Order: sequence, then C-alpha cells, then structure tokens
Amino acid sequence: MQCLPGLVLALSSLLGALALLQLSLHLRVPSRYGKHEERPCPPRGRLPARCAWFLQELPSFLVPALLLALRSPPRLEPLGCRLLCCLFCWHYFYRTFIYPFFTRGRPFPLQLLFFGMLFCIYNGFLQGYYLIYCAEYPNNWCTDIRFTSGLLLFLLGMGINIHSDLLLRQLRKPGEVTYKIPQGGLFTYVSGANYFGEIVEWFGFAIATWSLPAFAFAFFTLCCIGPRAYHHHRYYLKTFTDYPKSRKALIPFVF
Ligand code: NDX
Repeated sequence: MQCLPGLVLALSSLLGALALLQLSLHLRVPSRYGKHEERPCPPRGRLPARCAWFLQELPSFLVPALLLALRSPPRLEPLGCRLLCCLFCWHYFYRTFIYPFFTRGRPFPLQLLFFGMLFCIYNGFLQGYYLIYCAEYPNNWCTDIRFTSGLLLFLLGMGINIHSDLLLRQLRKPGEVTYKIPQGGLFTYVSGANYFGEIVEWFGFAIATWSLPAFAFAFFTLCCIGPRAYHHHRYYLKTFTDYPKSRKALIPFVF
C-alpha cells in the first residue's frame, strides 16, 4: 500500500461533512441511546452494553493494528510518529478492552451499534493509514512545541475521561439502571465531564499530529458529544429539582 494524499484529503473532508451532519441531526434531538432512549425500551433489537461497546469500538483498535502489521518494512520512524500511532491505539485499547467490561450501561440499540461500527472502521482506517503510510515528521518532532503541548492535552483529556467514566460507573450497583446526580471530579463543574475529557483528548491528539485527519476527528468528536453533553445537562435539570444550578453543560464556568 502507498500513501495517496488525495485519499487522505477526501476521507478527512468526508469526516468533516459527517461531523456537520451529526451536528445538524442531533443538535435538537439526542442520539437515542442511554438516558435519551424512548421509554420503555423493548429488549428486541438491543445488545447488552458490554458486548455492544466491545464490538463497536474494536475496529478502531484492530484496523490501525492491522495496517501496522501489513506495513513492510515497518515505517514508523521517527520516534514521534511511532508514539502518535501508539496514543491512538492506547485510547482504543482502553475503550475496547477495558471500558466495556466494567460498564453498567443499558442495552445498546443494534442499529446504532451497526453505524457506530462502520464509523469506527472508517476512522480507524483514516487515522491509521495516515500515520502509518503518509505522515512525515522531522527527527526532532518529539521536542516540537506542537507535539509536547498536544501530548500533554491528550494525557490530561484521557485522565479526565477515564476518571469521569469511573465516577459514572460508581453511581450504580451491578444490575441497576437508574440515573443519579454525578458528583466529584470535573462533574462538580460540568454535566458532561467524560465528554469534555474526550474532546480535550482528541484536540490534543490533533495538535500533536498536526494533521488533517486528526483535526477532522477532533471536530467530529466535538460535534458528536458536545450536543450530547448539552442534552444530558437539560435532562438532569428536568429530572432532579436539586441539581446544582451553577454546574455548566460542557465547558467549566463557560457553557
Ligand atoms: N460511540 C463515539 N451519525 C458512538 C456510538 C454511536 O465512541 O450514524 C461516537 C463513540 C455512534 C457515534 C459513536 C458516532 C455517530 C453515529 C452514532 C450512531 C449513529 C451516528 C455512528 C461512534 C451516525 C452519522 C449519520 C452522522 C454518521 O444506561 P446508560 O447507558 O445511560 O448508562 C451510562 C452511565 N451513566 C449514568 N449512570 C448513572 N447515573 C447517571 N446520571 C449516568 N449518566 C450516564 O454512564 C453509561 O453506562 C455510562 C456513560 O454514559 P454517557 O451517556 O455519559 O456516555 P456515552 O455516550 O455512553 O459514551 C461513553 C464513553 C464516553 O467516555 C464518551 O466520551 C465516549 O464513550 N464517546 C462516546 C461517543 C463518541 C465518542 C466517544 C467520540 O466521538 N470520540
């Protein structure tokens, strides 16, 4: 396989267009899973959350790993490039092999699972293909301010995301499906703390890679889970009369 810059441009542009489509579809109406599902949710057409999240996220890990294995001779030089690919796989290792096995979420709709998987194949291919076959970095990229600041943001965002996922999980006992008010960590300031962490993480990745595909994915993430954080916030305000009034939806103290 060779690097085709035109393909990277086309796939990144399409990802940007999907982000705008996602935004237009879900600005007013949230994606129908989790707390935004129509009630009562019939068990038909749903998969247990553990299974669904595992299957949905697996391609984001497998596709870049497969591209890496197919690349002969390996071309992940210099070190900066190798590290960047590892960051992407590291996130999706967590999301595929760790997160699903601890989740206490509701069963996930099969239809969304199908589209989610397609999305993960697409994005896993784009990010992996670019980093493994196209990216060119100078040997000192690891000391470049874009790499170091992006890496720091990525790690900060990932830390917030994993910690917030953990706080949400601890709200429920095994088998419970009710919703409670999230407390602690960044939830003290925003309703969508896990989403805030994920958005910071992917913008950090985009800065560290300084690449069109990664910026397109960060933009998609913002358009996908930004509005969802807003819908979560409205849901909490409507459901809990004692919900903290000073808490914002997504960005601490701002929005
Ligand atoms: N999966 C990213 N669009 C999505 C699946 C759906 O990873 O075709 C985007 C992802 C996909 C979507 C994905 C992309 C767009 C798709 C869409 C389907 C259609 C759409 C493909 C791939 C599409 C077009 C046509 C435009 C292309 O019961 P429960 O499940 O609610 O329990 C929850 C629990 N919880 C609580 N428990 C007690 N009390 C409370 N108050 C609680 N609040 C929540 O916590 C869950 O078990 C858990 C987390 O819930 P929630 O709702 O906060 O997070 P969730 O949305 O489930 O995300 C989980 C994690 C989170 O860390 C988030 O940052 C990350 O995954 N994520 C999620 C979505 C997308 C994404 C990351 C990204 O874009 N990077």
